[in-house]
Amino acid sequence: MPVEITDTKVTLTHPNGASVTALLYGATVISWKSPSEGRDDAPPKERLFVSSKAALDGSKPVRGGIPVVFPFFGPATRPEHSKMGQHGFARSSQWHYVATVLDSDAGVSVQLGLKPTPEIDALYAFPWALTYTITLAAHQLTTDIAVKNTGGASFDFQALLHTYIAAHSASVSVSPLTGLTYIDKVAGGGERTESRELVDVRSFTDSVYKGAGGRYSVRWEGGGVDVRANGFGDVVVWNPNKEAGWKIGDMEDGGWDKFVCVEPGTASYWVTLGAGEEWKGQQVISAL
Ligand code: TA6
Repeated sequence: MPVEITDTKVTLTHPNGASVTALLYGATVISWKSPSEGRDDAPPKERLFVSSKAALDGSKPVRGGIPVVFPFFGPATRPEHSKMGQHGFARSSQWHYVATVLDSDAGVSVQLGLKPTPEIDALYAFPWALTYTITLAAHQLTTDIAVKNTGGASFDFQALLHTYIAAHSASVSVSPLTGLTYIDKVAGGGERTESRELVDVRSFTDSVYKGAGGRYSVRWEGGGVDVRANGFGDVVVWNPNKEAGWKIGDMEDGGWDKFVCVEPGTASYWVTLGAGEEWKGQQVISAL
């Protein structure tokens, strides 16, 4: 199964027409096209949202797709992160192609890597190494992030996959999140308990669900995906709606009507990685 590698991106294709493209900038998946389960006769559909005003030239993080968040989520809250912008450096750094790790009937998979550079060291001087494995199967996209502590002392980090699912946001629902405690960032960061069976984003939503189960159904009129997360204890649900969306410079007008972010991550807690240890997080999205 073809793997195409250029200076700026990698593209994987599947015999059923499915494909995935990731920029080496930020290791950001910017396109995943897939037929629906059991509908290989139909043309593959784009499953991720990328704003038409997104920068794809490496000048800034991509507004869409799957930005990789590391070593912290949200605004910096710790002194050791104070030199960095929101969501850390991984989504705005140049990754490199490491290897094609799978090329079989089951799927095709490539590994990308990111290591400290003098520029990153100036922002964040810890002994880390990242690998990111992107796997395309007939109706599934899997992304695995691994964080390695290459030094002699432990450090704390957060990681998250900021996935922009292409969806009709007015009718979208995310479940099961009922009964979970969540941090409501729209309401200033207070904690609430989710009572809804189906969480919608009909109003400005920016919620960090703690201790979420790792299995999420995302449904909307005419479509849906299932998301499975391993190693990520939380899930963030975000849609700025018009209320906040019009203020985002690289968000196309009305873009908020076309996606919901469902983001597996360690958003409300820190992972402590001991010397020589490696942590892994995985997201599996199935096209329905
Ligand atoms: O994951 C949700 C969130 O943290 C929101 O608070 C919002 O800021 C969004 O990410 C987008 O962040 P960005 O830095 O890409 O503009």
